[in-house]
Amino acid sequence: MGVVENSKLTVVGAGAVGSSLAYAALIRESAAEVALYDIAAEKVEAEVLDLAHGTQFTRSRVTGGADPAVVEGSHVIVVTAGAKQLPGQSRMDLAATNVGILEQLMPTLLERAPGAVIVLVTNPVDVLTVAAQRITGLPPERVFGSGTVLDTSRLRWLLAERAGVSTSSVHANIVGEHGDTEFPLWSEARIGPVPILDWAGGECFTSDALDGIAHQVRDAAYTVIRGKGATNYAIGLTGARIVEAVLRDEHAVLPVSTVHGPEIPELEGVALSLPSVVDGEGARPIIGTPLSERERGQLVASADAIRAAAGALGY
Ligand code: 6V0
Repeated sequence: MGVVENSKLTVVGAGAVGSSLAYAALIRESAAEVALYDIAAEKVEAEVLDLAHGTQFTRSRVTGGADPAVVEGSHVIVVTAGAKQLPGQSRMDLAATNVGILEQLMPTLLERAPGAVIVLVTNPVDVLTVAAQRITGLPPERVFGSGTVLDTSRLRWLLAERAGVSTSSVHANIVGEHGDTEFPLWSEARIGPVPILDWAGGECFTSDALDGIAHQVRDAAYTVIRGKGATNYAIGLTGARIVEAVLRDEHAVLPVSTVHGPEIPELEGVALSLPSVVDGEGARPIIGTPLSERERGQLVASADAIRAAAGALGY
């Protein structure tokens, strides 16, 4: 599908994640205009110039800078501003700093682009999604987090490599917290039409192999950060994909993080990822995703971890 005319994406934060997300959005032509906004003027101006120098080779336009006016006219805003994990830190270690940044940032974004759908990427993304929704008072579908879309892509890649099929033929999701309590919904995982445990006569994915894969996904960010100090390319692509689902009004099913209502009582008021419909209005979790007893217990444990971290910061 081509670029949606007059569509504007603003990426807030021009660090490793924000600039890669803008780059991915340019290459994928996710929006007609891709804007970058950051308080670090020299940095953001340099990133905007570098991206703009490549616009001969894309149909998207690049704008941006350190003036909040950059955000005006945005249909989607992706927030990547804030502190990142240092080697050995968990995402939850960033909560207080990044919620503080959000408290200043959200009113500005809302004032400049009152109709925009806002997608949080900054970590811990589920805690930040709860905080952003409460700060803005927007309906939960309008402010959601990238959640476990990235983790799900990591999972599908690992399963596809092992099974020898394309990633698009793997149907499996990581749900819950984007963090240490996340887990795969193995009960519904399939390759083509075949339940994962039955693939290749049950030889390929033993329960030990599946445990190992879940562990690798959970640790993926730690592994990448140890080696290069940040994760940026895969989250860049992930963010661009989510933006497209909104701008193209796709009604695509993605495991983004939304603040939950009373449908699953243990999740009420907490943001975490479950397969959700993403379209021009934002994101709404699908009601009725099948969960085994064990998975329901894991989801509640994930919700409890997020609730505790958000609660400690007054959300
Ligand atoms: P970085 O490279 O340090 O960039 C952060 C940027 O935010 C800097 O350029 C800052 O100047 C800018 N910034 C800080 N405060 C503000 C503000 N008030 N307004 C505008 N800009 C501001 O970090 P990096 O880009 O590597 O990571 C950004 C965030 O993304 C971190 O919290 C990561 O943990 C998180 N990630 C989330 C992922 C996900 O799947 N949700 C994946 C990867 C990283």
